[in-house]
Amino acid sequence: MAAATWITRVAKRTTFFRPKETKKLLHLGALPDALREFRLYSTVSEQAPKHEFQEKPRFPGAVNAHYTEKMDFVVPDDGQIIPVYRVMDLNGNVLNESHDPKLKKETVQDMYKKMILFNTMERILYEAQRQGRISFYMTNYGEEGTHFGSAAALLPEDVIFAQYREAGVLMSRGFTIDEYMSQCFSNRNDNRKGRQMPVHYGSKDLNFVTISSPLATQMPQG
Ligand SMILES: Cc1ncc(C[n+]2csc(CCOP(=O)(O)OP(=O)(O)O)c2C)c(N)n1
Repeated sequence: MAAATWITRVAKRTTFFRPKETKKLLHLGALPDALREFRLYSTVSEQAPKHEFQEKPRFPGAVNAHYTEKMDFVVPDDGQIIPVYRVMDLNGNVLNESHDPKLKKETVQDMYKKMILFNTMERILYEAQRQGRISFYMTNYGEEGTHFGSAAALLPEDVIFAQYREAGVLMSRGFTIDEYMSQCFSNRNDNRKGRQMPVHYGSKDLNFVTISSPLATQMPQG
């Protein structure tokens, strides 16, 4: 059976995608999300009743975690599942008034628009890689909030050592779509001059140190 047919059948079997939506999703190239969601929902719905599930984190890697409204240090030896900190509930109500950063409406809208823009650009770059137009790509699907939220807490002069799946931080600082594309395509406008693999962005002007493939080199050392 062709992979696309199999995927369509799998997606249709879930109660979360009506056939029409599934077709639309596949057409838009949203395949990875559709699959991710299928995996996530099927696991969670087996473990938790629906009312509980709705107040639980809903992303891969945290299916058994709980929300917390308390900032705390977590000791890994405890063996506990790291809770997911949140400020708002699923209806947008702030749970602890003292944790509300009280951002302006325009600031929040700007962050949200950039998250959507970043995600849209990624779908195109991911497809470009699948079509063999660029050699490599790694998506940041579902992690956009951590990029734009963390970057918002920093000053422009703060130097960032990011990991490869934190590319939205650059957009938050003003890196343009053209700059992302030029880097991934290693064209003449690439500010790295084609010397890096795709997604290994960097920008001296934006105080963003070029991404390095070896993991953990982004941790402060000293
Ligand atoms: C020092 C080092 N060892 C191994 C690798 C190979 N490697 C690339 S990505 C990866 C997995 C990273 O997983 P995680 O930190 O959970 O990030 P994710 O890609 O899942 O977001 C590994 C082992 C590497 N890049 N650097």
